[in-house]
Amino acid sequence: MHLLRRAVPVFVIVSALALPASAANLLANPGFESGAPGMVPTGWTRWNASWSGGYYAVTDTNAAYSGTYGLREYITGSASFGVYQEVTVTPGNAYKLNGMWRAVTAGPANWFEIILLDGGFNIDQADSAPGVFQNVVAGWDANAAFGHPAPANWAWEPFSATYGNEVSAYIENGTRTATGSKMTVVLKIGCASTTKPTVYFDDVTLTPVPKATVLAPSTPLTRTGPVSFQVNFTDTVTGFDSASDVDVVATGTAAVGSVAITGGPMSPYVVTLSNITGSGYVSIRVKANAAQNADGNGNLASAASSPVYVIEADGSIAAVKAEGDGARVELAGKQLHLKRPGLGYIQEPDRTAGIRLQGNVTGYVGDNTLLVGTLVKTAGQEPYVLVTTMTSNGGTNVWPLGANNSALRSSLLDGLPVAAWGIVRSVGANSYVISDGSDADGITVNTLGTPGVTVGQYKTVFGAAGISAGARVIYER
Ligand SMILES: [Ca+2]
Repeated sequence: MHLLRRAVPVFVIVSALALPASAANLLANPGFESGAPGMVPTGWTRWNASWSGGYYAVTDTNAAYSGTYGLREYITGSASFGVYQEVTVTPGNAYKLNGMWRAVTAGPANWFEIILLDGGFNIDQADSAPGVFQNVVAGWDANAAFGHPAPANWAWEPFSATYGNEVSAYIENGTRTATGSKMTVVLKIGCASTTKPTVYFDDVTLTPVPKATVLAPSTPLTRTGPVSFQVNFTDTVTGFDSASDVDVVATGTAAVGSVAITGGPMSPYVVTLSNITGSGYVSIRVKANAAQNADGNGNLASAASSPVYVIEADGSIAAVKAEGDGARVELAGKQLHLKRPGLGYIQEPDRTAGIRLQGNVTGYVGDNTLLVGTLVKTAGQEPYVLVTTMTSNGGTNVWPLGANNSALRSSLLDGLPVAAWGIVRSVGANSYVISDGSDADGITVNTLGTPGVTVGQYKTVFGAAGISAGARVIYER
């Protein structure tokens, strides 16, 4: 009990430090409380189109939504202008722009745009229609490329009230992904008419939006699962805890019986799929708004994970061998009995058939394997499965079939683990020949590297019964 009572407060302190209690606004002077009344607010920079005249961006008590001051922007002549602030961001991460604003003099001949530039300030990106609209988070503008003429006035409301007023391919729900390490917030108004607009801004926020990344599955192949995926978020999030937070995408007859989410918020989240059935691919995607950060921002939807191949039936090596060149191969529960770089042999657990593998051969001798690949059949050559992906599930010992040299030539032994014996008759760079006297030619043994034998030596060989140049060869294990 003493230890437990000591441990509890430590845990609470760690949690309080790790989870930010307040929102992580990236903007300086977001409530416009810093600066002299009548002057441009501290931390913001005024800009204007070259043709502008009679424009003001000032710290003003009438512009306060909260606190003492807000930003007042107004035009007495004709202008397109505003203020901007550049912020440092993490490339690849997403950020949401929000705030409060109201207008006391507005109208369809004016424009009011809340802009988030992907990069430093650039007056063309902030002010040159129609490209500027790719940067608009929310706003009012009668320009035909934007299509939302302003009302005569509006009361205090969040920018999010008009998030729907945008035409950008890069912005949705006030959120944009940074390609570089800088973004720029622009609060812009304009008028080329007799209507002289005035708008007020306060409590502007630029906050991180979590992005989810699903890492590679724990296995590329499965019969029934479980298969797990680690999910990383760009920000600390909570609420990622329900099967409904994930989309499962399945092809063919593949189906997932259960989805469980563990981990987080301070450790990685893990999504585990179990009770998988059928045949095809399964992948997962984290849904939008499945989790929230301390700012209350929901995550963006993730991309789909790498797929997991689901094999419904064990399949049969004999049936695979009967297929034609190029046939799709799915096999499960076969024993890997020889493995070299890019080369392997598998057999049925009952040793009734075996076949050569090439390509992405993984695992260890004795492994119970699952694999997906393509059958390669070339006239006069040993057929093989070109492995696309392969995985292991437990293992057992390999027991070779013993046979004399003559019996070893039987096609019944093709692809199986065999034992042979005899006197070494000759030695090559990567092979040697043994003979037990049961036939005239003996048996060629292919080695991985220089053979460690000498002519005249009695030798017992364990390996896979392969075919080379139409004749039996043993690939030594
Ligand atoms: Ca304020």
